[in-house]
Amino acid sequence: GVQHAAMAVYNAYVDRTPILMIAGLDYDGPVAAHNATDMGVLLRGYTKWDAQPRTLDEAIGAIQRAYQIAVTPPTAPVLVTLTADIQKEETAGRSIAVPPFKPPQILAADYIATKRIAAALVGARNPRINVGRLRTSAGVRLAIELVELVGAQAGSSAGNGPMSFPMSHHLRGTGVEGLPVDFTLGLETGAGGEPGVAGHTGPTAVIQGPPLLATNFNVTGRGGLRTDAADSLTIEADAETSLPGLIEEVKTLLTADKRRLIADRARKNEEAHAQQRTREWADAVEQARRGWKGSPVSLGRLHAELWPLIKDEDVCCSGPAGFTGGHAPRLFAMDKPYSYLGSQGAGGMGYGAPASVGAGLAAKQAGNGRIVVNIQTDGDLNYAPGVLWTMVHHRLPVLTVMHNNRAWHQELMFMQFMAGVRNRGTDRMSIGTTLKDPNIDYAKMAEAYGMYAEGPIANPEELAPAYKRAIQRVKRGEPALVDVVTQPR
Ligand SMILES: Cc1ncc(C[n+]2csc(CCOP(=O)(O)OP(=O)(O)O)c2C)c(N)n1
Repeated sequence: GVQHAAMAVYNAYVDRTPILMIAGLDYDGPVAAHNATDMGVLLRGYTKWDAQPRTLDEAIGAIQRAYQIAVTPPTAPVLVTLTADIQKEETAGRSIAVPPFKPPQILAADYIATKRIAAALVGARNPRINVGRLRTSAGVRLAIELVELVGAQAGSSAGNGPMSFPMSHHLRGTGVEGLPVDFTLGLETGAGGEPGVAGHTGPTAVIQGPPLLATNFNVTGRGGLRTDAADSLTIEADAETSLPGLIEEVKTLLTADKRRLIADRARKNEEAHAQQRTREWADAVEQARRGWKGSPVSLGRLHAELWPLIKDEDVCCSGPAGFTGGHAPRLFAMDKPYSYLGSQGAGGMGYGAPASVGAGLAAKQAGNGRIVVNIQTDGDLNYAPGVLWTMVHHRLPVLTVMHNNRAWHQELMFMQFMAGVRNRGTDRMSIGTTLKDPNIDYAKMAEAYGMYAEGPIANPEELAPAYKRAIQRVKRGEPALVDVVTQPR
């Protein structure tokens, strides 16, 4: 079981996802080869901590410790292995000691640094706050509070993944054209997914959580500080935990004069946002129009037909957009901490559908009618299609729309590229890179798992009616799949 989970654990590790995993181990079990003397070693290259306790008391302590380590930045998966002996141990007539809970201690920017940043923010004529990926939605709320408090222009990474600044917030954007930014604060923007700093001239401060210290892998995606900017104050601390102190400090500096200046700046940034947002939407629509009438269906149309039908719902877009033309983060509203869950972390395939089970469970638990939309590539689904059954079994509100290009198209493109470099023909590049002969019928596959399904649809005119029927099911709290035969990209 642990070996099967390995790719998913690695994706989660690179994505800095805190997961407490518990694995079983039975030395006297029926299949001797099922036993590892050291279970943790199977995942040790990409877990933050693991333990194999020897007694029940030790096990309780280990689980507590594992939780604390997982949720303390740098957040990451942890593993506790429980032997069959511990699992079967009788506790009747014995008191089990549960140690008192120690809440995780998360490092915030210190007082001096906080004061410096507050003074720079309030003193700047045109400050910018770049918001990367915060830990939780509470952090997003605090970032919004800070941006509004100083009327700054705000950058967002919400188009790349979750827990960032809302794209439609009235202060998001690059502010008044031609007016240089004279101070930039980055919140978790240290490395990777950094929103652009337009017209930036002044000093910078970055609050960025710690990176994972030991790793066998080339993991640079998140965590760790930029060191290239000479004029930057870089603080290795958790941004979310630093924000309450920073907000309080900013408030102490806001005189009546400052507040007037800020109100004026906020008005101008708001006007700039409205213009930029209109341009962004227009650009997104323009891109979606290309190949509108084509069959197989264009990815732009696949998304553009869907959005009007779900725009008034509470939507979580769960699948990575990198393989689906990037239309979802452009065309759909990216305004909630969970609007878009981003990519696989480590780029490991076999991710979209299983990740959507997690998103579906969260949506169901939210209890407000939230729905999950997963634009699902075909190769990726074939790693672990059994999760379709899990969605049905747990009645999860997940709409799966197949981006069925009948290929491992990423690989096909690599092959075509190399053929070009070697000056060879491309007529055999489909060997081992396509999923044809026979074509896979995903509607039948979903139906076999008990899921409502439509398709295959190659005529774009048939999309909207099929979507409508599927969305009806999803809004009733059950999964549905629409198989769309698509252009490669
Ligand atoms: C676990 C794993 N195996 C192999 C790869 C290499 N790989 C990257 S993209 C890709 C093809 C994906 O096909 P599909 O999901 O259909 O998306 P498409 O490229 O067709 O849009 C493969 C095999 C990987 N990233 N992860």
